[in-house]
Amino acid sequence: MKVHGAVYSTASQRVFACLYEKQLEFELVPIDMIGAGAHKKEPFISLNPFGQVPAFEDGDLTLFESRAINLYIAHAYADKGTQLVYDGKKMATVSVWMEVEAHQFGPVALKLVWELVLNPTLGMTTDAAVVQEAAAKLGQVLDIYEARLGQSKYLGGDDFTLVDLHHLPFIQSLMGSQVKKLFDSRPRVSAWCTQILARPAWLKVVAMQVNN
Ligand SMILES: N[C@@H](CCC(=O)N[C@@H](CS)C(=O)NCC(=O)O)C(=O)O
Repeated sequence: MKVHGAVYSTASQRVFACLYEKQLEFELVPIDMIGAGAHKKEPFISLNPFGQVPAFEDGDLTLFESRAINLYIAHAYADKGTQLVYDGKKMATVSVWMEVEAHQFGPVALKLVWELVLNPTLGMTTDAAVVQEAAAKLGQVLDIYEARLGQSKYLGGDDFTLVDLHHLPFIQSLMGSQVKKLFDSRPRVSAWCTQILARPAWLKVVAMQVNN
């Protein structure tokens, strides 16, 4: 298996986390996005015509979109490592919360990652109005998570699944920013974050960044 991506890319990190949870060996093919813009050129563009990392290969199968890649890995390698998906009705509930992550949590979290983490690192200014609006929206999503985590141990059910895993890259980034308080002030959300961020598979992803 090959992941074409970058250790600092949150979408690539999502796939690394899944592969580590499944205890699968993979080769990272580094894509030099910042220096060479390699994600917009051949040969990468043939793997993902949208020019975004990661892309993934398993034998003759080529995929892009981190969440779709992870669904494939979790189902195709069901007998390996952590069970990240269920069957039947339980999986339908997981799917609901995976959509919530992708369409409610993800966009506002990404906006905040840009404004509060990436822009300052790249020497660009942070737009306070954008931060305020996105933080308010994130708070509303986290209120719903706080209620949900009163019904089940994890977001998709009583086990750690792909839903929880898909949140990890953005939560990790935001924990070093001013919106950490939005997570910390909600007791169940805070406990959930502590638990998922401490998973050995995720710590390996964090170590990849330190070691590069
Ligand atoms: N929805 C995609 C998002 C991929 C994405 O945004 N990748 C970023 C890096 S984290 C990227 O390649 N950005 C460069 C660009 O969009 O030109 C996924 O989950 O795989």
